[in-house]
Amino acid sequence: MHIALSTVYDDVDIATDAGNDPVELENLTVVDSLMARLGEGADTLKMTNVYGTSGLAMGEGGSDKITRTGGNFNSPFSHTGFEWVNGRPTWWYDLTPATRAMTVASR
Ligand SMILES: [Ca+2]
Ligand SMILES: [Ca+2]
Repeated sequence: MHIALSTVYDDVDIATDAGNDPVELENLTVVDSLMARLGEGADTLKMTNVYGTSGLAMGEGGSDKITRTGGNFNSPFSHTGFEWVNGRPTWWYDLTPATRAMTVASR
């Protein structure tokens, strides 16, 4: 699924269900709320310059990846159930900066 260069004056509700689904949202403005439910499977959600009032993405089952570049939401965009965020595994974000430096140094 690929949505590009759109302005939606309502909610955007994406539900991809089972299967490995690549979802790409590009230069999209959602006046109300953006909701993405990716279902079972290893899904990828790529958001580039996506603007909205509120947003929630759920990776659900499987090993899911989310990447966000640019864009903004009036209330914080939240995501849950993604094992990779912006190219890093989620455990990376649990580390303290000092531990991150050690992890990088040991590679
Ligand atoms: Ca899926
Ligand atoms: Ca999934």
